[in-house]
Amino acid sequence: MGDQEVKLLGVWASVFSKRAEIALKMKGINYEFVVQDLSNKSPELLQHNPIHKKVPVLLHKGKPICESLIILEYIDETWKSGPSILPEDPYARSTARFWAKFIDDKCHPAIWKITGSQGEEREKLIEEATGHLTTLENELKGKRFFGGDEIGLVDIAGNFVALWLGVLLELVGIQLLTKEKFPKLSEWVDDYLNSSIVKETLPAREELLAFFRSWFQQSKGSQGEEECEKAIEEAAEQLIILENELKGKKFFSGDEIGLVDIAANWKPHIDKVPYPFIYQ
Ligand SMILES: N[C@@H](CCC(=O)N[C@@H](CS)C(=O)NCC(=O)O)C(=O)O
Repeated sequence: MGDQEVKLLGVWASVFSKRAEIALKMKGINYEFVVQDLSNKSPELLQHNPIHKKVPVLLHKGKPICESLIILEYIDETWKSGPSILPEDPYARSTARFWAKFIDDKCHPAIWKITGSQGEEREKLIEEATGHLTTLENELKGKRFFGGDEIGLVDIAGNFVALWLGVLLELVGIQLLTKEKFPKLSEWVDDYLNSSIVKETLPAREELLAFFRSWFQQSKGSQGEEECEKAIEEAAEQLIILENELKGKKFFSGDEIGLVDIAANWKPHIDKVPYPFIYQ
């Protein structure tokens, strides 16, 4: 399989792009890294990830794969060279997916919310984030990495906890992940960041600090009403995407209920006029 057929659309400071890069390097796959400007999205990014319009996008023989955790699984299933990213055993695989999702669903938002909060709200959010880190600390007990002796899916998904978390919180004057409070997780951070592929792939802490310092300064003032309007606009856009995806089909996968239908197990509180297919 020609390595030259692998392209990664990404950004150097993106915790998600770095997941894909680490996995490709673990498998020894040569790839072309195509730097994206997220303030002026390229036709290539919009063409290959029209739904989320986000990095990373992995292009393998011209076919796009989006969403970093899905990319990690694709890389693991496609290239058998190098160490496995997911374990073989189905139960161990589902456990790894569970913790990777926990990091995305719980840890990322909790830390980001702290950076934008003040006073009592901030105290509450710190408590919440401390709870999530304690959960990870307990999950690591008796193990060097989340999957055991070697780096796997959860460790790579944990890029944010290992590096970005400390950088973001330093910028708002908070120290959360300390050796005293989280000895096992701190040891994991050291082991993970010092493993050779991770070390050569993740950005230098100082560069990330400088990047997010200026990013925080720029984004100040662009919050509030404007953000709320943007969220409503985004939600409408997402419903239109689902509406279009359903055209000509009874269910998302065709005539029978499948994964996407079960995943979309909600009843939208929307007006049926602009979304006739969803309402059917
Ligand atoms: N869930 C996605 C998140 C990707 C993501 O948020 N990427 C950011 C960069 S770190 C992005 O492309 N943002 C552009 C935007 O939101 O418009 C994944 O795991 O790949």
